[in-house]
Parts: sequence; structure tokens; C-alpha cells
Amino acid sequence: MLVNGIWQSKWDPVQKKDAEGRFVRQSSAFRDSVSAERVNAVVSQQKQALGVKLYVAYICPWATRTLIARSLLGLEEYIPISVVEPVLSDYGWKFGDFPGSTATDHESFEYMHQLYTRSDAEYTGRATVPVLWDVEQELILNNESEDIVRLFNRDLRPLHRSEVDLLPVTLEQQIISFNERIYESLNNGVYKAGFASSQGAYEEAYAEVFRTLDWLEAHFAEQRFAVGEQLTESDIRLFVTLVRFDPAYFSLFKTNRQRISDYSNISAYLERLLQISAFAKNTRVDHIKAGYYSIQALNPNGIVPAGPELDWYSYLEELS
Ligand SMILES: N[C@@H](CCC(=O)N[C@@H](CS)C(=O)NCC(=O)O)C(=O)O
Repeated sequence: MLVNGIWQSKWDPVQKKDAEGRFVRQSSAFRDSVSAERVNAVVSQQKQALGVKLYVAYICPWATRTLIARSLLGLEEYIPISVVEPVLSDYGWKFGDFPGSTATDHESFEYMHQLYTRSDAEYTGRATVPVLWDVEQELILNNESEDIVRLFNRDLRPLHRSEVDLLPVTLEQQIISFNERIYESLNNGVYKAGFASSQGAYEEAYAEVFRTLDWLEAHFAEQRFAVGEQLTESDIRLFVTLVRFDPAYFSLFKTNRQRISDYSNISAYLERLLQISAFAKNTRVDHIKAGYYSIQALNPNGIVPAGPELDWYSYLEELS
């Protein structure tokens, strides 16, 4: 991480913990949007490019939220991406040759932390992905996936090539409560189980994860989508955790009461989403497995499991 703009060689890849050994995620520092003037300049063809770029990691569920939103809304041509390698280096996320990542000769930075110090020479905090980067001003506009998905959906609406509305006003309250229901217990819950540093903190997180999955299994007996009768941001948020569960969390994070493939309704939901190209093409199981299993604190020898064989891998192969 960075302290007053200086990269620290001794840093803990496991973020923070509280006194009881519970995992605590850092809050995001940059919270701006793309200006309406810039969007209008592109709509009126005064300008060709929006002048922003999205920095992501395919391993990262939060970054993948933004990739799926970008694809679903038809914003790919306006928002180029740069992809870091799945394995965190001693200097944090870096660009390089891992298949599907952006090579260093296509990128003006070598490490993600350089974007943070370019934006704020005194930055203190972790150099996380995703980042929405202002190419013109060379600074970070936003590094919070929740904001990025919403600003893509709302502020970039004039550029959408799709009718999808990820946060329709009529469903907003339901979406927010669904998101809250799954965030601490599942999206972040799997991390709380995986990075717990006490048996009690692990068991507490494990119980919450499976309480939520049991609830979702019942939910998808009746519902096709997370909320209402259409795709929303809640589906994106749920998907990014479900799709990582069997290949990574089940064994690495010890959330091993059941796999997603043992839940028939949740599996059917996951497969429905994987038939939509925005979900399938932004799911890179090679990055997910290489990245999670490289976390030394949890897997000191770095051995990447060969399995599992999952039925839904065929949807990804069709696209590759
Ligand atoms: N609040 C952020 C969280 C992003 C986040 O935690 N990203 C992780 C990867 S999944 C990261 O970049 N970690 C690097 C680090 O902690 O140093 C968001 O949702 O955008």
C-alpha cells in the first residue's frame, strides 16, 4: 500500500482486521463522475473520445461489476480498458504478459499504485482496482465500483447502446435492500470467512454465507432475477460472487458446506446469466484461479487446484 505517496515494501495483502480477527475492507477515496459537458461533446460529435479509461482485474469481483455494466450498457466503444495481471506483485497490481492482461508496452504505467500517486502525490491507502481514469487530466475520477456502475448507468445514459436500466427508479428501494442483504453476508462475507484470523470470526462469516445462499435458493425457486422481472445492478453484484464461489471461495476461503453447483435454483440462475455475453465474456476463470490461489497467506505453496469441472465452463468456451 501507499503511505504519503510512498510504496511500502512491507504491507499486508489481507487488508485490515478488527480486534476479534474480522476482515475489514478499506473505503474508497476518489468519488467523481464524468462531466455532462464531456458526455454532451461526444454525443454532439464535437469530440470523438470520452477521455476516460477503466482499469480492472478479471480476478476482482468489484472490478468485474464495472466490466459487466460497461458491456451490458453498450459502452465498450467509449470506455477502453486496461487489465492488470491476476497475481498481486510485491508492488501491488501490475500490467504484464499473463494472457488477457494488458502488456506493459501498451500501458503508460507499470503498476496500479502509479495511477494513485499521479492523482495525489501524497496518497495514503491501498491501490485498488477498479479505477475510472481521466485520460485528459491524468487523475483518478473514481475508485469505487458501486459509483462506477451507477455513473455508467445514469451519467453516461446518452451514450448507451442498450435499453438496459440497471437501477430503475421503480425498483430502487428493492435493489438497495437486496444489495444490503447480500453485501456483508455474501459478497464481502466470503472474504470475511477466508481472511478471518480467529476461528470465531471464520465460523460467524461461514454461517452468514450459507444463511444467505439458502435464502437465495428459495428466492430463485420463484424469481428469475434478483429483483423484479428484469436485470438490474443486483444481478451483477450477486453474479460476481456466485461465479467465483466453486472455482475459488469454496476451497481457498473454506466456505465449504456446499458448492453453488449443489444448489439447483441458484445454479440455474447462474447459468441463465452466463448465457448473456456481458456476463460470460467478463468471466475469466484462468485469472480467478491464478489470482486467488496466489494469495500466499492462504496458500503458501501457490498450488492452483486442477478442478473443479463445472458444467457452466462450456458457456465460456463458446465465447473464447
Ligand atoms: N471498494 C472497492 C473495493 C475494491 C477492492 O477491494 N479491490 C481489490 C481487488 S478485488 C484490490 O484492488 N485490492 C488490492 C489491495 O487491497 O491492495 C470497490 O468496490 O471498488
